[in-house]
Amino acid sequence: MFSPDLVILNVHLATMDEEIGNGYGAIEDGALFIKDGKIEWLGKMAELPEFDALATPTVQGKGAWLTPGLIDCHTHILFSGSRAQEFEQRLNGVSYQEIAAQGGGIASTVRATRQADKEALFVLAKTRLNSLLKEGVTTAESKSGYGLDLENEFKLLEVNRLLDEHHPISVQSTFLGAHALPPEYKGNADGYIELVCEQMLPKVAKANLADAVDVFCENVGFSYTQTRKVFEKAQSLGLPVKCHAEQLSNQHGSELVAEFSGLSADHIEYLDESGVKAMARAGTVAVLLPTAYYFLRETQQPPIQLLRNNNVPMALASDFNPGTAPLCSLRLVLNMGCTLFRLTPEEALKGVTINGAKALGLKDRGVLKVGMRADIAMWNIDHPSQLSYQFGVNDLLNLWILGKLTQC
Ligand code: DI6
Ligand code: FE
Repeated sequence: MFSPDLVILNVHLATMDEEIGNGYGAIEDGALFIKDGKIEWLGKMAELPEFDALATPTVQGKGAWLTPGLIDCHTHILFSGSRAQEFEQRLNGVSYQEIAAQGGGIASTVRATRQADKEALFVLAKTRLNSLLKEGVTTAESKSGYGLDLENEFKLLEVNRLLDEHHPISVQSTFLGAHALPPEYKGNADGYIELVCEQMLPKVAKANLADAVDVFCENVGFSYTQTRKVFEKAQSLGLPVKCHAEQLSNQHGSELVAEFSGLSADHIEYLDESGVKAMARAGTVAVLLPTAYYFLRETQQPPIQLLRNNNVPMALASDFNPGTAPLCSLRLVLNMGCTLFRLTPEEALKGVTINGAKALGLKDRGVLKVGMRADIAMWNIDHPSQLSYQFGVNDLLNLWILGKLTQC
């Protein structure tokens, strides 16, 4: 006999389990048991196992849908300051170069973030995580990258660990020291990469402050050779790598990250076929970021059909950041993945569940399956395609993280 801590009855399940052959891994007219923070049983109501119905707390689903808790596998939620005035200036005709010359752009976010203490950053990030939580997100990645010196990058990574501890969302910490060149290193990118590799990375690894290492490989970021140096160092310290790659041009960052058996190549609008093939061989996930594409009014589409043909898993994420994606909504991302990149609603939902988990190297979530973490969203919808179709209506009924009902 089962002895669940909680039973959810009369629900439809979009398990996202690829072993269940039909769309969304769907089980209609089903039920789910939770025990010790994990999924103990799931299946058809008609096959409901015996349990102590009097003693077990029970939720009546009344035909609602369950999905795995959503996963946002690429965010920059740790920053202070706002770039709203810059947005306004640009719409009044001031050029990007002029704004940068006035000390605007990423440099202004770095200045504001360096000035903010841990408590202030914690509060800012918590507000952003709360927005994600309200939409059913149960795991989010959070990158450093607006500190750009040892002290401030450390500060950001420490806040990531505090967020993981104190916020219901499970927070994965990524070290993105090689995000942009700090003003102190103007004209000396190699010198900064040396600082990242010789000072920052060993200390970050020793203090166990990061779960992965990221680099912005781009002509306005760091070169292929500089990216390789960071990946080599990360690998020698046992840290998995990922890459902001092929966002504005093809620098072959995706092939590089695949060479290091990296977790993901992210953005990838300018990815070519050899990059796709390298990712397929390595099992590197393609992380699509439609909000940045939208906000920058890009026109180059990521090679979705090539990724499909080569069975590269596709994830979708918010990329929430003050410069190119000030849109803190994974539900909006689901819709944009379909409207802008022509993903199917099922591919989009996979992108924020099973493939989002893959992009973070997490094997214990992203699918409704026995033994997985009980990170579960319950939705007031008629069909899982509605999660990608409709935006802005709060259709989240309940959210459990590790089997605990979350107030959202
Ligand atoms: N790619 C981007 O689009 C952002 N970072 C990155 O690596 C830009 C971040 C910013 O402008 O603040
Ligand atoms: Fe990003």
